[in-house]
Amino acid sequence: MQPHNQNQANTRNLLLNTLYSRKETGQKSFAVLLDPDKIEQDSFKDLLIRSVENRVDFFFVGGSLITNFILREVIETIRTYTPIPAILFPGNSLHIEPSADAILLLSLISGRNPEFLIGQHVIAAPLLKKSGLEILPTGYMLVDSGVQTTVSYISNTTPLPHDKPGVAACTAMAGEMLGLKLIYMDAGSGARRPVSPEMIAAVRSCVDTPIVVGGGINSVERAVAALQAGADVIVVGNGIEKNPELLPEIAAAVQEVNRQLA
Ligand code: 1GP
Repeated sequence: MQPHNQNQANTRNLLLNTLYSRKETGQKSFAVLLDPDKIEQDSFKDLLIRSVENRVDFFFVGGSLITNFILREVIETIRTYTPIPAILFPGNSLHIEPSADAILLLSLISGRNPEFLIGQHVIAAPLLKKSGLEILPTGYMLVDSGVQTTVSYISNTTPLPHDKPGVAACTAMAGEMLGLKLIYMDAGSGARRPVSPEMIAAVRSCVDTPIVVGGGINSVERAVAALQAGADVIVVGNGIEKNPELLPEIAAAVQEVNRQLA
């Protein structure tokens, strides 16, 4: 099967290599989540330009439930205004857009629903093979945030208990042993309570993969706490949608942490 785009195919593993080399050198990354359902056309271009100015590392594009099927347009607009890689963050096998740079191939290892552990992946595999997208095999761990989140409801899975870092650590270890290349701990979009630094540290001490943390990171303090606990990439969506000033503030905090670690 020919890849959709030979240039993309030639750059396969580019982002994974970047994530691993940044992890090795202790450099942290900042990803902005763009949910196609929440994008407002008037402010979107401005957000993209500000993301370049503030040296955002990645865009994660997607969500657990998308009603607005504009993925292609969103990627096209990102390409027009920024050189920042666009990584699909899919809720299911319908959320595949070959013009993106990569896709987080999420296996929902905190849950016990075979559909999100392997079922959707089987359906998506031939499309992904043809797409030329870089595949980022990701152990996705939902963490309880105090209220039921959309992703927990849609995936019909129980999140990891917030106060059980040991369970999270064992789950992440199993994911790594199964060959998953990234671990993503997510409290869910708009979570009132983010993943605890204790849980991030417990996972950090057990796996060598880069660790992505998101959900409820809506302040500089929460961002720094996640990074200091061992997150390699922090993902922020809701907080920036509500307060655009958070983008430069968190970007500056990530750069400061990187300066201190250099
Ligand atoms: C959710 O990790 C992402 O899946 C980002 O969450 O929207 O709360 O920043 P927020």
